[in-house]
Amino acid sequence: MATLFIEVEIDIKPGSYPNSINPKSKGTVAVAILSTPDFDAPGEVDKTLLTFGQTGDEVSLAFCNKSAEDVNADGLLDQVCHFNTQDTGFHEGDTEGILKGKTVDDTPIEGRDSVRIVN
Ligand SMILES: [Ca+2]
Ligand SMILES: [Ca+2]
Repeated sequence: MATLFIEVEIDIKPGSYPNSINPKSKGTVAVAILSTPDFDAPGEVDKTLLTFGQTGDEVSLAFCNKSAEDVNADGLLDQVCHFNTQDTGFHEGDTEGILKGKTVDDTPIEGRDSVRIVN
């Protein structure tokens, strides 16, 4: 049986595109988990278990914002979390970033967005 998970929409570097990431940066990358009419990201995502990077399994979480914000102006509040860039495992040529986690009731979630790796 296939693993069931909720596919979530994410926006790496909310508000900017392309999603340029410098793997050598000592900073963090913001990733927004977007809400839909069926999915309340701030309420449903377990904010302690998120992993993000080249494969989605990288333990890179720095912190999640305590207050929700609507990053894509669709009227639904979204959850923004920050990940330590140097722990994300991105390399030159990578084109996709993957976020994995769980909901508070233990259903796996996964989301993908494009990245552009820069030096
Ligand atoms: Ca973006
Ligand atoms: Ca929104």
